[in-house]
Amino acid sequence: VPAEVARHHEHAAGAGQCCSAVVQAIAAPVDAVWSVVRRFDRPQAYKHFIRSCRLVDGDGGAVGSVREVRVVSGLPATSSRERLEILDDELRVLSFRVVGGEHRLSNYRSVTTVHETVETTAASGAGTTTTTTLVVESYVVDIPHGNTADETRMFVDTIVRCNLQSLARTAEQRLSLVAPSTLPP
Ligand code: A8S
Repeated sequence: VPAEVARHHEHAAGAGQCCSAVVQAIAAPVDAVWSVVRRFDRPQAYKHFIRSCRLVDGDGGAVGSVREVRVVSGLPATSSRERLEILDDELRVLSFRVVGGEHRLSNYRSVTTVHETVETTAASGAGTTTTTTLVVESYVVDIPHGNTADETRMFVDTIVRCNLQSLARTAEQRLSLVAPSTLPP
């Protein structure tokens, strides 16, 4: 991971805050994964806790855009207002910050980076290389009153892990839908 990308995952957690990170390997090319992650206006494409999303400021492609997401029932939340902080197509970095809504995760900020990994497998003696993808998502958040840092990390890690597993399924499925047409008849 290049230093300029790794730097984005260094969070300064103040008193009463906690931070953590989740890593997910995905068997799809880096561009297929990034094309899903970069859509700040369509988080529901892979975040299944999100029922709907609408932009309340900006076009979703520029820093400062704000989205309002509605959350599925069964969670201690109904909605969240989130501001796009970083969208870097060169380095494949997306970051947003929670700026409002009805939930318990005050001052949540996350950074998602998408990386190409080259795997060498010894298939029948010959070394075959395949490129797969690694996604790293880190966050910092205020520890809600009445909860511990461990409880907060457990809750948020679970949501982020679900999102990234669903991202993997989404990108891998897109790949299998696209691949046949690229093969010769
Ligand atoms: C994301 C990450 C998180 C989203 C959390 C952690 C949230 O949308 C949900 C439940 C909550 O209690 C808080 O990348 C909030 O979306 C699913 C509404 C912010």
